[in-house]
Amino acid sequence: MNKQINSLNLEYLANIAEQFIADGNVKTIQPLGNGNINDTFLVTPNNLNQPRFVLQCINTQVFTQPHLIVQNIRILSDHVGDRLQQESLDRRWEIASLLSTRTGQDYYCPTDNSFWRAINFIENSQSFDTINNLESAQEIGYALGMFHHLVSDLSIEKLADTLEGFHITPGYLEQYEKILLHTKIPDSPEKQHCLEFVNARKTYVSVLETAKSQRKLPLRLMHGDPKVNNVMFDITTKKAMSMVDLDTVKPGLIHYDIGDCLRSGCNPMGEETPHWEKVYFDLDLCQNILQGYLEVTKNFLTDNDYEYMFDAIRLISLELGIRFFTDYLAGNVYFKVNHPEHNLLRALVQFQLTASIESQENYIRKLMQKCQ
Ligand code: GN1
Ligand code: MG
Repeated sequence: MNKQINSLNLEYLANIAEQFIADGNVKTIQPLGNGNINDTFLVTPNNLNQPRFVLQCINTQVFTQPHLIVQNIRILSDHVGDRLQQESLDRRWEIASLLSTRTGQDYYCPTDNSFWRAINFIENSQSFDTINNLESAQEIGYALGMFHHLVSDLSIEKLADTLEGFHITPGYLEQYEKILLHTKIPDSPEKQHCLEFVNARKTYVSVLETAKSQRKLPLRLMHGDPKVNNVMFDITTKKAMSMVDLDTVKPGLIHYDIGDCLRSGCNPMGEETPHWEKVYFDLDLCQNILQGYLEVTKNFLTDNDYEYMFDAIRLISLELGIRFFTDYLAGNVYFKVNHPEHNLLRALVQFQLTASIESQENYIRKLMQKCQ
């Protein structure tokens, strides 16, 4: 669905939103955020007793079993809610929870078979697409650490796999190679650069999966998408107070999260910059994110966890670059795009970031030792 709201689809959206309003109707609906997969809206009910909420249309081309997403969120928010009652945190911390429909369901499917769910909107909070100060970097790391801490005692069997193959890097390489076989790539220096970049790093893509199969890294619950703009900051205190976007929480390696958080948080130019040649990985931001993360997780990390942290950072930016480039070659079928070359540009950004990570390997490793 196109996120632009016009009078035609306003009626359609309002009808869906009202399913989640116990008493009253919709006052306003506006697009929210800039997710690459789902469509998200902020709904304000006209009944002052019902708070604003987030309404999302799940992309069922990507999440083919969307009921698993709501099932997971229910289990997760109940668990974290209970856990928060036992913890004495020095700050406000919240977890998104589902709203029920008028008929008591966790989701709503209109006659067109689309899949909608609603979650509470965290008032007095904001998120950022990039961070450029060290205090916020520390908070980003804290947020991911707090998330891992709060789910560390939830058994991984309780949550379903909402997106099979997600963050299994060798699988993305396979898809990429399949597409290459069937696509005639028109020549351009940028595409050539991408082809050569991936080609030179193929042997590396199994590093985390190999460690997993050798039982060097255990399966734990991972967030799946801990990029910077999924961390909510309290507007008043400027402290992180929630990690949102829980659709991909599932059993996996926390290294995918650590890598994803750092590839996103340490790229001050942001993943949507058109100036891909200038992209770099910032060491000061990295140090502060790690410090914030380790402050909360130190007690359950093992030597092997530390051993693979550098690999994780390098791998996830490479993986995301391969995913964007593959989607570009496939005709932009997965990630939403604003123009036909958008995914190519996003891939170039991630590859540039990977190159910057590689060129600073020794510094990053030293800095990790310092933070331990
Ligand atoms: C997608 O839709 P969004 O923006 O929350 C993607 C992530 C990528 C991210 C890059 C399910 O997340 O894996 O890191 O784009 N989510 C899925 O911005 O593929
Ligand atoms: Mg997401």
